[in-house]
Amino acid sequence: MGPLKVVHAACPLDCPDACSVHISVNGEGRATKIQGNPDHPVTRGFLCAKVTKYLDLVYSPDRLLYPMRRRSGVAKGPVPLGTHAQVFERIPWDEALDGIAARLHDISKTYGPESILPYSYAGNMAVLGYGSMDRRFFSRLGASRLDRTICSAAGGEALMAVYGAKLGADPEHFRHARTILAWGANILGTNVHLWPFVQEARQKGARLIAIDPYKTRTAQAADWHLQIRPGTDSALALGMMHVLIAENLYDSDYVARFTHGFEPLRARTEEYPPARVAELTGLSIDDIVRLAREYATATPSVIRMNYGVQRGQNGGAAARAIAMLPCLTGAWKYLGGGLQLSTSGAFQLNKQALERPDLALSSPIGRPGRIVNMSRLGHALTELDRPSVQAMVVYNSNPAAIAPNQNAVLRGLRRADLFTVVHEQFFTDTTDYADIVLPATTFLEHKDFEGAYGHYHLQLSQPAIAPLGEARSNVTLFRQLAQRMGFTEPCFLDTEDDMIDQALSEPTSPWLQGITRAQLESQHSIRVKFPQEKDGGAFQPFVSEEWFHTPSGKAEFYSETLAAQGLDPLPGYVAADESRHSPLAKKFPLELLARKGDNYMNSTFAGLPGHRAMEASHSGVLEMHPADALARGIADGDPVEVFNERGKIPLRAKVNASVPAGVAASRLGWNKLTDDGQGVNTLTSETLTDLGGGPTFYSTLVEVRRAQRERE
Ligand SMILES: Nc1nc2c(c(=O)[nH]1)N[C@H]1C(S)=C(S)[C@@H](COP(=O)(O)OP(=O)(O)OC[C@H]3O[C@@H](n4cnc5c(=O)[nH]c(N)nc54)[C@H](O)[C@@H]3O)O[C@H]1N2
Ligand SMILES: Nc1nc2c(c(=O)[nH]1)N[C@H]1C(S)=C(S)[C@@H](COP(=O)(O)OP(=O)(O)OC[C@H]3O[C@@H](n4cnc5c(=O)[nH]c(N)nc54)[C@H](O)[C@@H]3O)O[C@H]1N2
Ligand code: SF4
Ligand SMILES: [Mo]
Repeated sequence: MGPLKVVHAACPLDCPDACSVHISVNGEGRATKIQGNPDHPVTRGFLCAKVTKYLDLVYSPDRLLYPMRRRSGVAKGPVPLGTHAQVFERIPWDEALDGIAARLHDISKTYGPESILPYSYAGNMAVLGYGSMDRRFFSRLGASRLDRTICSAAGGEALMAVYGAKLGADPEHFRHARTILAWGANILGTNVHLWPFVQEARQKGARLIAIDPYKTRTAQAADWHLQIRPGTDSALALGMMHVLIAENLYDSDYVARFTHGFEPLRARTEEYPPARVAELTGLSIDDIVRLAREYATATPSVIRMNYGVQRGQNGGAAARAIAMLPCLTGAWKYLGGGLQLSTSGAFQLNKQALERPDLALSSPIGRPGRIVNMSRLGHALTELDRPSVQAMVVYNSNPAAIAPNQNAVLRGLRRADLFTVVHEQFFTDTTDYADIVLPATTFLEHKDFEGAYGHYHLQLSQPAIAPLGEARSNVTLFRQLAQRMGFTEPCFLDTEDDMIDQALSEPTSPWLQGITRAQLESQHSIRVKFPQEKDGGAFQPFVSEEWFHTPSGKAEFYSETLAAQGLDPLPGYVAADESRHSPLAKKFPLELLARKGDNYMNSTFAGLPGHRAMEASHSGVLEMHPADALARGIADGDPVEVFNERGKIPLRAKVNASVPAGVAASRLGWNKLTDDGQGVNTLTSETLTDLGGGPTFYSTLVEVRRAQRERE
């Protein structure tokens, strides 16, 4: 018997590919198959390995399906897998909502509403699930506003400083490139739908060059891997510019017409001759010169920069410097050339209507709440004052695992006086610290729509199955909480369809104008309407003045805006507080890459046995260079302790050449599945990036020793 129906949905995970998904549903209303839409121009009929197994997540016996309350007298802290029944007791939704509303009300009255902190990120990146009714709710409440910096803040600011827009080369045009730089971009691991376009270009003779301190699967598959030292990309990009200018390999016509500040940039590049860049980056002078020449001459050349480069303290400058390269060579002029970090600027909806920040005026404080940076959660929960954080409502996120400086975060979460609500699909590391846990739907169970940050198609996601158990969507949760709080504004009664209509009405991005919900309902996926494509032309950004939304109306090598903020108006290399060039390296000499898993999505999927098996060879291990292992008497497979001033974690050494000497790597997962209940973020810090206040996961120094006891 064939499927009764096939439902069109869109994967809402935090991934540039935003896949178009077909879900087969049988006569009993059960999803039986999940597949990539073969007709979608970017999805092209396949899904990544982790979402191919998404039905394991939907129907997992471990799904959180009912509201629960912490049993009285049970302290907050790690709950081993499968033992949550000893910690939580089931309660009806009504009781949960009433209890939360009463408690938030009291806390707001006693400490002021800013003592309430929403904490959410991108467990669900679809438009409504990511930020809609929840934003309305917290605005009206007068709660602290969360600055959502944890992923892309530095890179986003960098693009805005150079271009004034978060737009980039179309993935579908990579097939026309002759040189492709994967710069801090693990395409096969975190952006797999770009790969077929890369391969198509390579079949026509293109070369793929990976610039990454780690030998990723992408680096292994590349024609050339430059194993750069972490945090030194700004120096490499400036060194390339040095060569391009010295050898007159730049496009003076493009520079004159579309850029601002060439002369000061040129002067800055003089500080970065290849010899100095070689010293900083660990690459050879020859390689630096060759890279610059190849990039400038084997055109069209395109850079796939990903967010890896901006997870170091100097990451804003690095992303800026890299983003300037195609403006120096004029790469944008050629179809298949340019750069992609994000395409999200094409999907700017009517945010005011969707999120209603104006509701803050009706809150008890009559203004928007203070801003709290999510990348400093440990600080927020343990040190923030006037008011201190008294309640936290977590959804779309697992901060106990993914936020930096984990010991501080857990110390905060453990506070008995902190009222914590967690809306989740699973019993995660964060629910371990919740007073109330609430069950969340998966994207198969609710309606939504979404843009993308790695392509240019807007999609509708239809619900395929009924919510499992008593799971409710984010929109439903905050709509119902608003009622319980007595918020009478009509917008709190809006349906999903109302909100989709509102978001699509008068969108900020001109290219979304005229796209309606009805069109999305019938076509599922609609390419944004670039005027150049109207008459059969191709989308090519940054080839005329209209694309640049900077103060100068051009690509800015030199930024007066940054200068006015007291920041360096030009990109430059500055050693991170935690790098081999900093004094702390005497004590903690290894640069740690606290990486993502290829088979997880941040910490999502880590709780599922099938996904864990796929990731097993990289779980609980510290990858080390043979020289560093030898120097410490560590052999492959040895138990080790990895530590710095923030904490220590036990891992197993994996001695290989994935990392250069002086660098080590480990991966993100669920804390509760590690030997001592602590994840890799125990080692990372709350230091922020040079731009945007982002986290610095990749600027972390550690030392390693063999764990003697366990070995004997
Ligand atoms: N399978 C899988 N896919 C994912 C995710 C996941 O967890 N798993 N996460 C999703 C998320 S949240 C995001 S933001 C996206 C984008 O995620 P990416 O930006 O791809 O993320 P990373 O893997 O952190 O970084 C990419 C590469 O940068 C390298 N890198 C680290 N430091 C440096 C440096 O100083 N210089 C250079 N040149 N490279 C450096 C890392 O070794 C890594 O291979 O991927 C999404 N897709
Ligand atoms: N060491 C280290 N730390 C990192 C990173 C790294 O590379 N290294 N990457 C950083 C980056 S780039 C990012 S983006 C962050 C990601 O951090 P998070 O956004 O917190 O990502 P996840 O760990 O995937 O957790 C998302 C949670 O949301 C839940 N969820 C999914 N859908 C829904 C829904 O519809 N409603 C509700 N209520 N819940 C839902 C999932 O079950 C999951 O537990 O992590 C950061 N942390
Ligand atoms: S996680 Fe990314 S690659 Fe995988 S299905 Fe979702 S959008 Fe596609
Ligand atoms: Mo991210």
